[in-house]
Amino acid sequence: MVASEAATTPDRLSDQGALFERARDEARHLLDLSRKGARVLVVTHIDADGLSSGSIAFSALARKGVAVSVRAIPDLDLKAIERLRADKFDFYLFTDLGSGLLGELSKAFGERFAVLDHHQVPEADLRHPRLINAWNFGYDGGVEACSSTMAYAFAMALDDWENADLSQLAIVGALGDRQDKGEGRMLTGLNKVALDDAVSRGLVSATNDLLFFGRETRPVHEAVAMSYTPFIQGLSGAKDAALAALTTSGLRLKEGGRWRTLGELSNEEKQKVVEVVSGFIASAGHGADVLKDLLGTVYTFVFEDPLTPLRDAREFSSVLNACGRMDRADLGVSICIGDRESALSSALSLMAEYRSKLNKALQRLQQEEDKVATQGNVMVVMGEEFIEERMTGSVSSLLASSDRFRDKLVLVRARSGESDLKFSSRIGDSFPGKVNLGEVMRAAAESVGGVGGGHSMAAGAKVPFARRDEFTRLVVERVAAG
Ligand SMILES: [Mn+2]
Repeated sequence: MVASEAATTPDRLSDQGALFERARDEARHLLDLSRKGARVLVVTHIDADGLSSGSIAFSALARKGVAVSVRAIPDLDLKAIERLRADKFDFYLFTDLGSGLLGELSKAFGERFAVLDHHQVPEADLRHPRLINAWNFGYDGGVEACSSTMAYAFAMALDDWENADLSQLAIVGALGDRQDKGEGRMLTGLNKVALDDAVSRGLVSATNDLLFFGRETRPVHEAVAMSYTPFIQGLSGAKDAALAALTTSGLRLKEGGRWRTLGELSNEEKQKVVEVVSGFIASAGHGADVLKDLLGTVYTFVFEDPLTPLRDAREFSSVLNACGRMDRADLGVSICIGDRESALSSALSLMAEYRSKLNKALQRLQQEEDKVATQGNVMVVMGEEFIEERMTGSVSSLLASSDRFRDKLVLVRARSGESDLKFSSRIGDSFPGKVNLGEVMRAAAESVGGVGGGHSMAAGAKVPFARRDEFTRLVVERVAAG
């Protein structure tokens, strides 16, 4: 008894060892099956961490000659499991989803599946033999490990020489799930292990700088306007306003007829940019926090073309997110496994379209005050007339980083099918209390006949339209109770 207790609470170093050992077992198991002719399907989620983790697992297996395919789906539910089963693969490897449905997966696939994940699961489920979950190895799956770093551990177990390049995608996944919560926006825990691998192989440089997108590629005003986290009212998405403000400040934006980039500015000039941005942050009391979010560790992929967004790890993850949200997860996977031609150019135009949708939704929100209701610490955005279901996660993420919402819990709702509402919730970056959002959303949704769950900082739910107010009331109550 004593021995087994000790085994469940090992120190951090042995955690990593235990994870790699478990990953090696699974790798051996899969290679054995493959030698007997097994066809493997990697099933993953459509967000950035989902697409990177699925691609990591896919690439690592394909490089070993395994007959493997990859599929990205927006939700894993019973219907989806049934469809997967009907496709009769010999083994199913789930990344970034599945932790909450282990019983159902066992029923459908018996022993013929494994789950690589970081979503929190009840204690009892953590010991499921087919689950490889960050929480089981002492990592906080909310900030220290994502599915991409879990998949990276699996890839390294398959071949630590050939797959070291996949550390880059592990970083993309961690940033996509906004796990850069260490000092100066550093990655920590298992994510840091992947980062160190990537840095030591010369694939990534991690430096401290302004976090605006397109630092090396876009005119300064565009970089400022293209930045959505933190979301800055009046600047994010507003190129003309950014140009006007920066010009007024006296910054030299052009040199010899060519636009300068942020990367070319001196430190004093960068300081000036920060001052201009401060002017747009209302005096709601969180301005300092927003400004802090503009500085931090920048992760640059040194072998990517400086003229594409893939050069910056955060931008890379935005490209993947846009692909997933716009129903073109396939483009995201193609980019992850190396396509820098047609998939990339399609993804970039998709991203422009995605951002314009996002801008429209945010503008409506700004113009129509009655679309937002405040109840205690919770702000409910009633988006059923103007936010598409698939955009709810993006909208709630942006709002949680904005000045107006960042000390609140944001609840964004949109229509889902005929009779349901989709809710996406985020804890604002400066939220004063402690809430496990995944738990709150799950419990509240189940009380009204819906489904919900997720992470402590980001979660979602689908509930019957008729019971929407009851659901919101339950969330507000649980948040107030702490
Ligand atoms: Mn994830």
